[in-house]
Amino acid sequence: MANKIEDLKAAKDGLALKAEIDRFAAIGWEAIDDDDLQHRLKWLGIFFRKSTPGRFMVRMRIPNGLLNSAQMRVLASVVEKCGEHGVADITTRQNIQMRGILIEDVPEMFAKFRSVGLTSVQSAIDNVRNITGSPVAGIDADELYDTRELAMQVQNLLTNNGEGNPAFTNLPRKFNIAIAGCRDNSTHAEINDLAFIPAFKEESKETLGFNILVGGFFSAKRVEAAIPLNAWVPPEDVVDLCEALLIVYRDHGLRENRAKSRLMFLIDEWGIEKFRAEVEKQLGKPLATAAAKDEIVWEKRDHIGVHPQKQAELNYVGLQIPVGRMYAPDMYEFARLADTYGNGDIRLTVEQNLLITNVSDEQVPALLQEPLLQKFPANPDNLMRGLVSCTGNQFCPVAIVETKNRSLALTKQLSEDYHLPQVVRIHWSGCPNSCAQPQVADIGFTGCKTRKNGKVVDGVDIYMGGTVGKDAHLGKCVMEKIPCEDLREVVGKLLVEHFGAVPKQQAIAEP
Ligand code: SRM
Ligand code: SF4
Repeated sequence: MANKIEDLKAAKDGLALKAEIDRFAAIGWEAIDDDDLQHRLKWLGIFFRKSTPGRFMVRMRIPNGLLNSAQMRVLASVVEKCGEHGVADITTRQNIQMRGILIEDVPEMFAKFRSVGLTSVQSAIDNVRNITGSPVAGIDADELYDTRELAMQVQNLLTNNGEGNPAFTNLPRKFNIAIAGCRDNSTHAEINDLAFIPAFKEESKETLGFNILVGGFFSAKRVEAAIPLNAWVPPEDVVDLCEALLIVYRDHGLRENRAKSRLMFLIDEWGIEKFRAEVEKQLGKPLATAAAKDEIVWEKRDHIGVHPQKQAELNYVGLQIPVGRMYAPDMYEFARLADTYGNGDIRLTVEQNLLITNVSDEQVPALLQEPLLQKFPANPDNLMRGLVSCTGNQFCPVAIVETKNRSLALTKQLSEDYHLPQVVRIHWSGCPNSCAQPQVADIGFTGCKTRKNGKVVDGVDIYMGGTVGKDAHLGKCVMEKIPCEDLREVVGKLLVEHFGAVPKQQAIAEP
């Protein structure tokens, strides 16, 4: 067969491990077949981590980044059970990953997930990832379409309501779907394999639906923004379109070379016209031509701070979660805050942040006084506010450098050094796989090894110029192999030259 992963999928579908999880819990991780341990468990969202052998990572699915307090408490209890090993991260797909989990605890964990309508199934390897949508869906006065229901319906199709769906467990590779209903592209639609962008069918703006983008992806070898399929669908056709397009990708996507198995390579081979025609054939009806103009007309918002909702006298409060990291007590507190000040709703963003919604005008001051907001502020400084970081080598087996701790330390140093008149979005990826999307950032880093004074040291390639929201485009690599230990100086200079930073000493000297 084509390659190891195709071989092992042909030998046994990863979903088959659902039936084996009780046995695994009984025999312990060291007795699990190596292919099951290292690869197939990922179909259930469970990752073996060589940095913490026997302590697994679990990646959830949180469609549209929407949680409720009961679900957050369940996730908190899973992390709590891991004791000192327990940690959770909000991911760049509006999702949560938890670490420190023992295989013997997985059956009970799955039962808890089921009791609150959560699932981790098909969240990794050759499956469709978490479906992203606008984090302020349903509460944003300016939104065009409330994406929550669609994101859930697409997840239910793909996962058979969270139980697992063998029709979509053997894709050629990973696949990302985003559904934007807002005016500011809060999902980074253009970097997904399939994205829905709000657009009115006619100039008269009567019928709202979505223009479709396809083929966006980042990888170590190639980075591409999605391109138009030249198609428009009404909301009621979104789920069917996802199904049809995924079947085309499943049945015709390239499989031999995993570096070339993403959707864009099939589009390259066929051309967009043939790809579109095959999707139409699978859909069983012609697709309407794309609307001339889409409705992404705003700069991207980060949702941090207090914002009025479309519902009178209610607000959402966006909290900055430094590098997305939370521990069990934090998670219980988020659940309590959501219940005490809101209606229990919690939203996650692709910037690894968290929103508490439906907070009444009277309750906002009390929420802002809560001790937890010292750690997760609603008014962070302009550097911390735009910080995003991938897992890095603390846990990620393919990382080249450490990211989360290093990025926090550098951000604090730079905040001490400079006054920043604007938010600067800095994204850290520990390797060129680009999980933290450095190409969409104002300043993006991808980890590498480099040399300084004859010694091999941690370094980064630096990207700049990524724009988000309307006219989004990807940034370019502007500097290569910069030693991490030089970043305070190098990034400081970039902040002064490009973002109006003023050294604090100078600011004091020249008031
Ligand atoms: Fe990613 C592989 C973490 C978003 C591109 N990514 C990995 C693995 C699974 C590597 C591994 O073997 O373990 C990382 C797990 C490490 C760990 O222990 O946490 C990992 N990726 C992440 C997360 C957690 C980064 C974060 O800190 O937020 C994100 C999880 C999202 C989720 O909830 O599902 C994450 N990864 C992304 C994104 C961003 C996005 O989807 O918008 C990308 C770029 C977009 C894309 O995929 O086109 C991304 N990850 C990759 C790639 C390169 C894909 C390729 O075609 O080659 C890999 C490598 C691979 O798949 O072989 C990768
Ligand atoms: Fe791991 Fe690299 Fe992704 Fe960071 S960018 S999580 S180091 S694969």
